[in-house]
Amino acid sequence: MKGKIFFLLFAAVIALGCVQQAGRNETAQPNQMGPEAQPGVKQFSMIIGHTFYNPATLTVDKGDTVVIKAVAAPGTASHLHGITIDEYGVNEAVATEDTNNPQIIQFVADKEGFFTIYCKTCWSGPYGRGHPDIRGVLEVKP
Ligand SMILES: [Cu+2]
Repeated sequence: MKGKIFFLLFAAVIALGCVQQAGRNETAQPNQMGPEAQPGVKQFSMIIGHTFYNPATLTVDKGDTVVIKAVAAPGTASHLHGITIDEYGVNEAVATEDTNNPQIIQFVADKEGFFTIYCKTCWSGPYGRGHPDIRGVLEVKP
C-alpha cells in the first residue's frame, strides 16, 4: 500500500515537471493545437509591442505555409507597428489588438535560411528608425 502511494506521488511529480517544461517553451514552436492545424501549415500567434515580438523566433520547415496571427499589444495599435520580412515580400502594419480577430499574414516558406523580422511600417516613428528593439527571426529549415 505504501509503495503504491509513493508511486502515485512519483508519477505526479513527473507530470508536473512536464507541464512546467511545456510552459517554458515560449518561442520557436508553432501553436498547432487548433482545429485549423494541418500538415505543412505552421501557425503562430504573435504579439507586437513597442519593443518586442512575442514570440521572436519562428521556426518552420522549407515548403511550409506560414500563418502568423498577429495582434498589437494592448494600447499600441495606433502606432501601426508591423511585420516585415523583406525576402518574403511581407510588409504589413498590424492595427488590431483583438486576439479573437487577429490579422492574418500568410506565405509559403520556399527559401531556407534565417530571415530578419522587423518593423518597417512605422519606420521613422518615435521608437527609432526601423525600431532597433523590435527584432525577430524566421528560421526556415531545409
Ligand atoms: Cu513599429
